[in-house]
Amino acid sequence: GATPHARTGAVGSPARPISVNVTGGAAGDPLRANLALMAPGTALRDGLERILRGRTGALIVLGYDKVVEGLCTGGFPLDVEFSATRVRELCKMDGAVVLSSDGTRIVRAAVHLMPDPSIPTEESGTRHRTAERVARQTGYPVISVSQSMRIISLYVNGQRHVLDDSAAILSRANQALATLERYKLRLDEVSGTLSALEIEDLVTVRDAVAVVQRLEMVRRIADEIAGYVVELGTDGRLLALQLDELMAGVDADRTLVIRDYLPAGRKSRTLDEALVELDLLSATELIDLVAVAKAIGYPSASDALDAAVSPRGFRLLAKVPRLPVAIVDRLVLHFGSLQRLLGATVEDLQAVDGVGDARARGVREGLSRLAEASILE
Ligand code: 3AT
Ligand code: 3AT
Ligand code: MN
Repeated sequence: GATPHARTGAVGSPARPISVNVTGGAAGDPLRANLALMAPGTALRDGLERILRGRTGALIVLGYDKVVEGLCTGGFPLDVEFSATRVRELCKMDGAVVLSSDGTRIVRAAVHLMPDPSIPTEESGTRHRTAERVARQTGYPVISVSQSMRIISLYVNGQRHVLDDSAAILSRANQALATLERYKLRLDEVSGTLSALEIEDLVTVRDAVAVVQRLEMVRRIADEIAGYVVELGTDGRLLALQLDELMAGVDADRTLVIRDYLPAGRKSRTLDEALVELDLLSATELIDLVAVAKAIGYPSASDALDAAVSPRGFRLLAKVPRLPVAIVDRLVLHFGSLQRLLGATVEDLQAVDGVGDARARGVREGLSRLAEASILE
């Protein structure tokens, strides 16, 4: 999404997140993976909060290898299990604390760090300059707790991320959630319209692309909220539940609608290419239906939006209860379009591998019911 992209546009050495057990969007995004590690409810966050309350500062390196060792002078080796109270006591001393790469052990304390002074840093104050340089030089995340400003910063991936308190994040998250709800309502509207037009075979590129556009807008704001969920840790559980509920089926629909309308032909896009192109659209481009149509492979002329198109049938078939994905794929492959599927008899349907009498009736009834429901709208 838009916001996480802006936050992860990285420079400097590659970030090495220390291993964490996180769910959802945190995997693969070093900033999120590290924010998850220090989210409320974790031992590390508990230690950082204690340091803030005690009004001492801290400089903590989240990883230890030969490179880190080479920057360390003085202090003393420890190698004890990590705990919030231990790290808080050790941070009362001058110097930095170094944790093992998996975050489970305190390796050294009261260390004077001497990173390469030629590494650029925008910070002032010896603690924060050191934190930024060590993060860039080693690739490991570094945390600084400022004594004078009373804020916790994470340096990772060439960037500084200030940890807000949960109340501030929650208020931003709730605003995003309200936006998501509005977007979701609009999405449901345009999807309903598309279903009705599909049944009547009256779809234009514009109708299909409007659904793709709304799905992408919903995905982006949901991705932003997923970032807040990670950052909020145990304080974000309610938010996670609300997000899950609002997003049920949205990801699947995104794939289905694109598979329904991806233009056919030798030079046309694959599903994955279309998804990448959509992701690359800027917030401004996303508002423009022509740009969205182009992203999935339609010509960029503005009258291209008025061209008639027919869906393959993936999205509506997926609404038929108890129909396995593999069967949906085979049905579409066999019949080629939704209109032919709608016109197929129970016997026609049974020609498809894996479709017996009962399943054929199920599909027939399911499609008829969808057709009736759409016309009533
Ligand atoms: P105190 O006895 O507590 O004053 P200390 O040796 O414990 O001295 P600290 O590590 O607490 O020193 O650092 C105190 C300040 O000294 C922090 C920083 O503003 C300044 N300082 C330390 N090393 C340098 C340096 N290499 N260059 C510039 N300022 C430095
Ligand atoms: P505050 O915002 O005041 O906490 P600062 O950047 O102004 O941070 P100071 O120069 O006041 O930092 O130094 C505060 C302490 O930071 C002193 C020392 O315990 C630690 N520190 C600073 N530089 C290093 C370093 N290179 N290695 C280890 N510890 C350091
Ligand atoms: Mn200071």
